[in-house]
Amino acid sequence: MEEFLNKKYKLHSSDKFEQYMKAVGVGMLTRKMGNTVSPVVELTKTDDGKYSLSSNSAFKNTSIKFNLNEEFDEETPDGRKVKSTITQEGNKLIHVQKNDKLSTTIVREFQPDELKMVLTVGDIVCTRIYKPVQ
Ligand code: DKA
Repeated sequence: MEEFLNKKYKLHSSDKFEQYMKAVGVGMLTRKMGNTVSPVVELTKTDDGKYSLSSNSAFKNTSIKFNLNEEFDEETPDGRKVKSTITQEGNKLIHVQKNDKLSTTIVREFQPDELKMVLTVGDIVCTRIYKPVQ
């Protein structure tokens, strides 16, 4: 994952994000915001060796800090409180979010020329492609 640290990726295209947001319970106004912004995502490492994944947009700036394979508490950009665990498979980070209502999975596949994000909840699969910021 080291080669993908400190690289910024900006949202380029998005498919079925509205359906995904609806399925996880995001309200209408927040969905409208979510559909209009193009977040910039960056993976870094903190001084104490944790990963930090930030997402900055006109809607919200968020950041999660985590060790691989260790559950942590997360508040999603739309305000859901979930228990998250992130594991690594090659150049993919597999992020599982659970609360008493839902389980969702977000796979982030890092490549030099794009970051592919696949968000799955139930039978809804949303794909978001991010491109490197020059
Ligand atoms: C992304 O980082 C999407 C993350 C999905 C968060 C759940 C819904 C947010 C609503 C604005 O590209």
